[in-house]
Amino acid sequence: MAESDRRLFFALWPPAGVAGRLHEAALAAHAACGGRPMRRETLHVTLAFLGAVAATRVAAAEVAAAAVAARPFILELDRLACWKHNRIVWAGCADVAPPLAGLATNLAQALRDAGFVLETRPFAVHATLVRNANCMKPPPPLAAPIRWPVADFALVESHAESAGSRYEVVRRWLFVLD
Ligand code: 2AM
Repeated sequence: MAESDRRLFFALWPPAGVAGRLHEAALAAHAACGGRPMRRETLHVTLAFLGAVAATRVAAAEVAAAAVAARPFILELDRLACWKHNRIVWAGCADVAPPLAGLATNLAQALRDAGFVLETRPFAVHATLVRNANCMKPPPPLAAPIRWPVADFALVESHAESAGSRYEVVRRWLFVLD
């Protein structure tokens, strides 16, 4: 990664109330499974991960994102689970709402058309809550689903700091109302 590169990804960034619910779930999961709970201000759902991007290419990513049409939708996070392969406890949903699946697919396509290389694994809706968790112990179920009204998506920059990654929302794209 060149010094001038920026580490970027696109994400759904939660409003304060949703971040609060996710944070509570992270603390409960941490109590059950150990590991390292994510800080409240870092909680998000990644839509597309770019990784290191040359400073001169950031505008191309923004142009691609601006061309993605989407309408507001409700994301209902209704389950916590733990991935054994990377020891992440995450919040997700049993069924991916079609508008969210469409947003992720269209954004990925627009970015690929603009020359960005994305991972080929299918989009997995998840908000990482705890890292280095002990997945032998199941995370506690959510008391109630977390209802997240999604009205925009964001380009986010990851800054490596001694306390861990700090995320900065660089720009948001609001969805169009009918
Ligand atoms: P994770 O939480 O599942 O680790 C910032 O690092 C965001 O980008 C996180 O949501 C992280 O997912 C995701 N991310 C990091 N590396 C990635 C990769 N190689 N492919 C896809 N997403 C990645």
